Amino acid sequence: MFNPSLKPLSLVNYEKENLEFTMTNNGHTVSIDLPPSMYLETSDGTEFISKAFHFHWGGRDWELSGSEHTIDGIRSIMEAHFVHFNKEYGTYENAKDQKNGLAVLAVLFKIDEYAENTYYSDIISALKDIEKPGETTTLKDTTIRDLLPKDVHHYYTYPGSLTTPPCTENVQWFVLRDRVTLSKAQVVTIENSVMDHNNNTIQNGYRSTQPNNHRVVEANFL
Ligand code: BO1
Ligand code: ZN
Repeated sequence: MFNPSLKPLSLVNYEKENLEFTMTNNGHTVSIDLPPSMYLETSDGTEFISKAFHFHWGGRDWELSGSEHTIDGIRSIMEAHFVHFNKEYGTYENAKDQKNGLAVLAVLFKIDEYAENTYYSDIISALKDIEKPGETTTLKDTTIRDLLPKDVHHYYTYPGSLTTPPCTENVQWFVLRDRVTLSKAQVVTIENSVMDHNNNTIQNGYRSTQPNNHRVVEANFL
């Protein structure tokens, strides 16, 4: 539902260059830690401090899509989640069980067959260093803002939950309207690079869509 009073999100310090980020294979996904200097300010002025971002993808060489959100019933090839916690609670650990404790900025991906997205090159080539769960590596040349679509002003928002256990119902979701493009080769690499605790390739790490349960999804665009 269109809500014209929703303001654009402020993504503060997402543009900082020359920061180093730790990237980990946690056995479920690839997660990249973010510094507390980065934060998200929502339409009502609440500040959510960044914690980490990770990806959800499908498998079998791009034929199966792996996003968690669907738009008009359509699943996207991949999805990234930039996880934040409410500054009021001080730490992620404190915030994670509290009312209005978390905000996740979600970005969907689409394939443009031969168009490599060079902003993702370092992340994707570093995957070979974290094949096994528990392995970490350092990203030295990534600017987080560049991983998002050009337009970050238009979004959907609704109150929901974490998509993995404990599925806590205290997440304000922000799903960007515009998608990020990766080449087919980039998606195939992500889908086939990292292994779980059973030495299986991590694939199809997405939750099925859930009943709406009378939640209202708002958008700040028509
Ligand atoms: S998601 O964005 O709904 N898919 C989601 C699911 C699980 C978590 C976060 C977001 N879990 C938490 C872990 C913390 C970790 C944090 C950030 O993710 O419980 O230990 O610090 O990666
Ligand atoms: Zn997620």
